[in-house]
Amino acid sequence: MWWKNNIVYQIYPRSFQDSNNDGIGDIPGIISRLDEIKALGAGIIWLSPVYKSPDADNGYDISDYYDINPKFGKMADMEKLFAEAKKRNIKIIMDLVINHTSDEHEWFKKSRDPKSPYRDYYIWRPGKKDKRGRKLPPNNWRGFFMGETWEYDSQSGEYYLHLFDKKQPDLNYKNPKVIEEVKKILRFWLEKGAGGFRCDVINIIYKTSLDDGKKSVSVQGLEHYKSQEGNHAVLKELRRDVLDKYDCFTVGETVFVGLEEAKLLCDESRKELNMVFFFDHLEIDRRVARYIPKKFRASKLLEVMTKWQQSLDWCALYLENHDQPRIVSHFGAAEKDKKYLQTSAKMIAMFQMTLRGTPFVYQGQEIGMTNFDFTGFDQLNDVESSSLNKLMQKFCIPKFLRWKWIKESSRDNARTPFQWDGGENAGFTKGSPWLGINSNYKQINYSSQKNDPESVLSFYKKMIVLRKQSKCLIHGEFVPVYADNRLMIYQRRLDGDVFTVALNFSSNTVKIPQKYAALLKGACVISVSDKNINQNLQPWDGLLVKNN
Ligand code: TEU
Ligand code: CA
Repeated sequence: MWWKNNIVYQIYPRSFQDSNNDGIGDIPGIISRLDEIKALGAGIIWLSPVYKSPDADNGYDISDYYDINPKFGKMADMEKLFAEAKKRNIKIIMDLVINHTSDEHEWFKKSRDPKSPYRDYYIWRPGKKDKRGRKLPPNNWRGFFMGETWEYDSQSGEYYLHLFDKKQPDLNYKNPKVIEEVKKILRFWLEKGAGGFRCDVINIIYKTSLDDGKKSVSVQGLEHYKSQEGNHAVLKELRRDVLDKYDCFTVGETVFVGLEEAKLLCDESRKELNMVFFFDHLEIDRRVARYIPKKFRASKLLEVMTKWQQSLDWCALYLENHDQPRIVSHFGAAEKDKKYLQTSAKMIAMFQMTLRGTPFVYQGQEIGMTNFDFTGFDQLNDVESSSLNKLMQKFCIPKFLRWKWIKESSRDNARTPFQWDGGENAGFTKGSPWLGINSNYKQINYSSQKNDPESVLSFYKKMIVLRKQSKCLIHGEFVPVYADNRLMIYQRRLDGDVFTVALNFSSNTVKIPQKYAALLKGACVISVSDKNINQNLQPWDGLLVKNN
């Protein structure tokens, strides 16, 4: 299957390449960089939303699924992108955001009228009253952006549900008309040439009940809408009626998903999704989703990866996206020990490219881009960061603490413009960029790495070539061997082929335990440091060995 033997490259359009110098990346900009994507070795692009949107959540609030955000271009540009990608044998998958629309979508505007046939496209309910007669929302749920989930509409005297921002009202999947609308959207983009969909928060679309949720410190009410039977039924219907009629695949973004739920969502035989993005591995050193740090342990990472690698038919392999901090700032050395930034970026590339599944590389990851060096709240754009800040203010959390947490967790860390070269605005735009550019762009940029065989970019390219040539690295069984706080060793095995991988997630030289040293004596396929390994692994070094 083409989507199994391939690499996906995620583009966050507003930060990729600006073509008309308005400071915002756009579709013609993407077209102008297709050769770079091809050169990396990626054959699939996942495009974060490019649809018409008031941009309350940077495009994840869609006001027209059949049109393009004028900031990014026109439908003709999108068609050209499909055509130009096809010439290079690159498929494009679209971001399918169907849990909610924008409040500026026509459906929602009409649904504000209680008598409209569109009323039932969304979830409208009367409020409650407390003992003293004060108005209360219909239930006690708390949303993903840390705030209220019900917005009162004085026109009809009812509330509507929004699990994200109030400008993102949730659709009602108990209404078959909504499912028919989604089928139309799918067909429209598949007919235009899309190779599939990345499905936004796809395991929470069906709200079984609107009863109060169990008390929780973060999202509250989840048990009424996470991975419900009704949700599975919707996915099966979309697959049967539309997706199975095309040569395409789906990857679901599945929030708070556990292993058993994930299996149900992407088990091939159940015909729902083809694979899912889980969050466990990125949360091994975080508490309360990703907001509060805790100690990194390679052993924990190996344990979590093993569980997922061994249990699912197929994994979506990602370490970064537009919601997550940069991986060199997270698992790598960028914040702890800058001199190993590049080395750690390469070691991480080796980790990702030697796992079982389809790798997703997020723009900038391939050159080792780091978290943003923000210095103040005014440099942030992310709606999640501002909600979190407001919430913490309400609880009187001092500014330095609020800043510390937001700086590490803000989704803007991954959203700063792509660093193409060392020139004005990193070659992203000649105008004024919509979000600040990381000041390290003179050291970290595409053009300085392009022809340097020692660069992070060149290492990604080498790892991708190696992976594509090896059935064992793509499909082989995943076998954990050893791990402690810093070191991790695992194998991949298929039909008598065996590879061993050893990775050092620390700035210390680590000793390979005697018992496993022999495994690393095989033929070295590639190593990060290019140094011969006896019993020691250099700081942040990685080693890939063929054992037979
Ligand atoms: O993100 C889903 C989501 O739940 C995020 O809020 C997630 O919890 C957090 O960012 C990561 O820790 C998806 C999109 O990827 C995100 O950009 C959108 O804001 C969100 O859905 C709403 O559409
Ligand atoms: Ca532009």
